[in-house]
Amino acid sequence: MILKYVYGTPIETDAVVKEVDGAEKNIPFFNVEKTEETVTFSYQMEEDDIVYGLGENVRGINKRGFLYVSNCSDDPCHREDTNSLYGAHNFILVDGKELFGVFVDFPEKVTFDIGYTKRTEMDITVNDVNFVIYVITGEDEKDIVKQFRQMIGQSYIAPKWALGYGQSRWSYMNEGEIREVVKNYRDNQIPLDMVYLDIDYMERYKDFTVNKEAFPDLEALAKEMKEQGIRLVPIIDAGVKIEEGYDIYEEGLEKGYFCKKEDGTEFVAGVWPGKVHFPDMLNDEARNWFGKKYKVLLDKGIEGFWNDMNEPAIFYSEDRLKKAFEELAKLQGENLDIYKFFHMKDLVLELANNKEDYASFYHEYKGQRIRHDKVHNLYGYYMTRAAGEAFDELEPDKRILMFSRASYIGMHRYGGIWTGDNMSWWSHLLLNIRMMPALNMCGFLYTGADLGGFGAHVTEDLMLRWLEFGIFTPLMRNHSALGTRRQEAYQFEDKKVFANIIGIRYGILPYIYSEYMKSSIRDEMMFRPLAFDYREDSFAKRVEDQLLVGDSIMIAPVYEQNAKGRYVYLPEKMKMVKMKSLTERTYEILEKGHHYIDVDLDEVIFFIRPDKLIPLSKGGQFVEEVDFEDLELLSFVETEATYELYTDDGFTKEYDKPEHFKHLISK
Ligand code: MIG
Repeated sequence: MILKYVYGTPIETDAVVKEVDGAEKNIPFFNVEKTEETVTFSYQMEEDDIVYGLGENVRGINKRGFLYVSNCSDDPCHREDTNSLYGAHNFILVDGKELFGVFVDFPEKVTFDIGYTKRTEMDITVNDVNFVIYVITGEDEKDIVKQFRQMIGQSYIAPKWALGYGQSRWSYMNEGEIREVVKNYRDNQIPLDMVYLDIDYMERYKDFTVNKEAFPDLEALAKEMKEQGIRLVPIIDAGVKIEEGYDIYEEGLEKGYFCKKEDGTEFVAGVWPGKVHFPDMLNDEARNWFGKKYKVLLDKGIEGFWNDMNEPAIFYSEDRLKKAFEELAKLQGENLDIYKFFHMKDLVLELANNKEDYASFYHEYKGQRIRHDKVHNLYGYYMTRAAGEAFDELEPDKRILMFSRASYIGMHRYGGIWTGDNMSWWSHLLLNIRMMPALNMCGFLYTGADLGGFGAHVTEDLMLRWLEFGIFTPLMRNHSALGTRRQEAYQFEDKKVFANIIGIRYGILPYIYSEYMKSSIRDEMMFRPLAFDYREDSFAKRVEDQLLVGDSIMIAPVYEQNAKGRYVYLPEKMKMVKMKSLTERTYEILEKGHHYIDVDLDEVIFFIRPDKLIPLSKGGQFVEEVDFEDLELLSFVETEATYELYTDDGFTKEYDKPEHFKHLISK
């Protein structure tokens, strides 16, 4: 059952698509405290209560013991003590004495103090008195999540080829470098489906332009690549460069589509291209206009995009920069004591993503003029919606790949997300593992992290272990930052091992694709904590580093350096599969309970549940080469193992046809 409580006169976010009646009575479970500016919902937690959710966030599967702030932020070097990441996903599931879900639909800051200030108390504070809050009760965890997901609408569905492996780098500077990457992959027989174009494919970082010197004929290149089974996936940034003669800048200015300041002039921010304006993605007309611009690249044979910097990230605002320079000039030649020195440093450090800047420009949203900070968490959502709505018009019968950096719940209908900048740290591999169920709860199914880590220098073992987990995530992309060690799979000593591990992804693709499609179509979670399926097992609730992936398997990734294996908890008897490659496999039936499992660096392990199976293909160098007909059934038969395979053409949109679902049986 879903209960809806409307406080004041909320700003509509379009997160929810299913009508729910507003309730009159008091909100259950919570103690409510109202001030003039905020509302706090307090819940007394029992010792064994678990709090799941919050989508993209730091820390564990169980969110207890920390403070999380929904405020889309660009923090590439996030750590354990970071409070906000790129997305704002205000859904939690309380599981213990009581069982219920909560969704706070509010586009500004929401604070989830989950046993941080007081160990046994959860306080959800909404930074306003106008918002909507939903409480969802149900039979079990999966039922509550499903009700929530039905309420927010079906998730975006990516084309099948986008479930292949992608190689990215900031940046491949020209077409020669792209060809070289592809050649290296193909020569080493390491499968590959996508190469990503980062900002340098553009002419001076201008959206929807192509640098003619570096990429003289992008259309021809896209065609040449597609003949080899490769798609090029360009990045699109939120800021539009201010430059005379640049059509998008001039059109946007003339039509008044950019965000303006209080005085009615355009807000000027500094980002990649230098000075930019932000298109008012919240304004229907401006959004429609921006979305249609993707056509420029669609017309060149491009079939996928990633939307970046759409928190939006701001390096500086023109106004603040000016003031900072004035202040700095005053300090020049002075004898800087500690306070003056810090003041000087702060003048520069506080330029980026400044709170006051976010409060200095406006949107025209649903007929109202609204200050940006009041709807901050919607910007990335609406940028991606701009693209999604345009794709529906421009390419009504074709799936276009789209994923975004910033997001809010609701955006999951228009695109997936990658989890933003991370680091080549073992702790970020573990974070990636733990985040997956929470992302799925919020409808983000086409999702994954920068495998190998974006910032910092990766090592070969970290890259391998991360790929060994990444073969299970729908978005499987290796991406890294300018200046870091190259981390394409062929850059390492043992290329064969990389070919084998990535090859396993193509072997299990019929399974990964089926599970991805079924969970999207049915509003379910592909990645689940153990406790969701083994409800009566009190130990399953404690497990923070193993996941159920789809219907048939449990995974237990290795995420520690120099580990030769790991402890694994089996909530029931399962069949362990160890793979060094698609064809080199060993099996062992393991009893319920605790085990120490050896896992070599060049090995993938997973566990098949009783009477379940996983369909294995013969693999391929890219998705279209994978034969979904010629399957081997890897099963753990107790009486009879069954499986529901999903097969379709992989690019049209009639997802739910009965003929796409096939029943496989293994006795
Ligand atoms: O902050 O376009 O998260 O994936 O490579 C740098 C350059 C801007 C941030 C993205 C990252 C991308 C990078 N961008």
